[in-house]
Amino acid sequence: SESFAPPVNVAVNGDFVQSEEPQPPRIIPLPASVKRLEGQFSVNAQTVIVATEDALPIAQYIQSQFGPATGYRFPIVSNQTADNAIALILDDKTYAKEAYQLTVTEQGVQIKASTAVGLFWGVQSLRQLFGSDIELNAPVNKHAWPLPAVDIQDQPAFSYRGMHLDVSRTFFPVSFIKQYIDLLAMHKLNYFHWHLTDDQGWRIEIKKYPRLTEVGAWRDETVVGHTYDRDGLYDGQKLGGFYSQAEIRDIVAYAQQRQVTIIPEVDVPGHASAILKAYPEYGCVSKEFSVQKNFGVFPEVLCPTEKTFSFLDDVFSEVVALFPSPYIHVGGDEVKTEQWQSCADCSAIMAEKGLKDYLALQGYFISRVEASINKMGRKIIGWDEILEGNVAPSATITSWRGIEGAIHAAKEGHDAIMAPGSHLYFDHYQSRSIDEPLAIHGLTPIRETYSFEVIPEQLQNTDAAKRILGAQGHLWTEYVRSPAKAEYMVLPRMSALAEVVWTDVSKRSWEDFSKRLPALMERFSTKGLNVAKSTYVVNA
Ligand code: TNX
Repeated sequence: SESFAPPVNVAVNGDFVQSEEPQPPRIIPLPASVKRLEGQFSVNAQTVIVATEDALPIAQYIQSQFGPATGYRFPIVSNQTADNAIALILDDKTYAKEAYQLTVTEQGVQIKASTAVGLFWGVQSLRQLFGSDIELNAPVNKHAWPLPAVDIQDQPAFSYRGMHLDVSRTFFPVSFIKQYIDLLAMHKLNYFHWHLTDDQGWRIEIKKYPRLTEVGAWRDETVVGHTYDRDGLYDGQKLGGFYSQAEIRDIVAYAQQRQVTIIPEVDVPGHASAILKAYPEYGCVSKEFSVQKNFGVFPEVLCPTEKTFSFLDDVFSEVVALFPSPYIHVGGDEVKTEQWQSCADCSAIMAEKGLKDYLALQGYFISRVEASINKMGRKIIGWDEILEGNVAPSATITSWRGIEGAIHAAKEGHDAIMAPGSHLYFDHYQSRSIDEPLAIHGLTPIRETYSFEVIPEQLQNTDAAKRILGAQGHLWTEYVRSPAKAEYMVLPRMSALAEVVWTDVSKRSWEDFSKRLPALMERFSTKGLNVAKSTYVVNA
């Protein structure tokens, strides 16, 4: 459509068209300051990367990202005055933690920052100065890669910029998890909340409890006759799978190279069907458990006994050994209490600890898990339900049932992450088009996501506002049966989220964003990703 036509002098498909009035490049998320300068610089077969020891991983990342399409080697040199260079300059003092400055002049490219993470985000902006063909995996036959001359100064508005992925309802292969992490990095998102366990499957190998994955990672029967969008890998197969500890270490290292921290989630005490199928002794009732096949909230809950806490101690110590994240997510959402109500052990524990109701018992459960994880030197995050059980202020809250959880949490001295379903759940429909594939829980067009304000009015100009660390987008996968569909659901809503958390609210404009977006969507398509065109649907 006409309003999405690219400005005339921006690099598209590697063609850089000059006009009299240089236009700013189209970068998402929008940087704090972008100045378009006269002229351009062309990367060619002789271009080198200047890097000192500390910047070497970033230099190698540049080689891996821009090498395949250009076919150039990008040799790394230490001579700071080299010509025809992409120079990475680490300077201790000048820049805030994640800030960078990217300048392109006719002489070359310079990225300056005070940390490797700052340099890394600078490289992501540099990526978007190239045409989208830089994303191709095989050499493109052309002799130079033009970049518009610019001076960009940039830093994020929020320190927590996250995306979540549910791998329980649908298991995704390691290759897709890495691709997802690449997408986070491209968007300057720095936390990956990995939802590893749920009623529909346990996905992380725990050496001490092999049945969690031998039994808990596999659904009881082949799912047939469902109305799911079934373009997936699993048709006619037993639905399931898990990540070995070796695979997880590999994924964690991959994320670290991309400045992404992975926060693993092991959801307790509810959403426990898969655990109880494997180890029924940690439940309160005796029944035939099963790894669930359907969407829903189930009564299966862990029993708050010492035996369970010592099992969880063991599980979390293996989790902590795999993930260097300062945070471990313990879930805590949608806990059903029927099984506690019919359990004699529970009544005894409640009497002994003076817990007056089941909400208090839920609080007790989380506080035991928190104490154990704190002892391992980590902090917990939980869904906003954990607030109802009076959890300690040291716990961080993911506020999914609207923003009230985060507001309440921040006022009570908790750190909080904005995650309201209304704006940040990407399992929702993205337009009213009858061509949209099956989705759930309503309509969240990209414009709705874009309109989200991380600091709500109620907290503006208060100290509590500082407790809101940032925001996170989510992909629950009950109705997302394949990597292609997952891509469709997050692209490009993830791009809107990136701007919500990175760009200062005073600089955000839907109109401007929607002009920059098509170039990024084309970049994803060039990468072979399945991008939703829903943003172009009129009256979305
Ligand atoms: C609620 S959000 C859940 C998930 C579902 C999701 C579907 C949350 C903490 N719990 O178990 O997958 O809704 O949108």
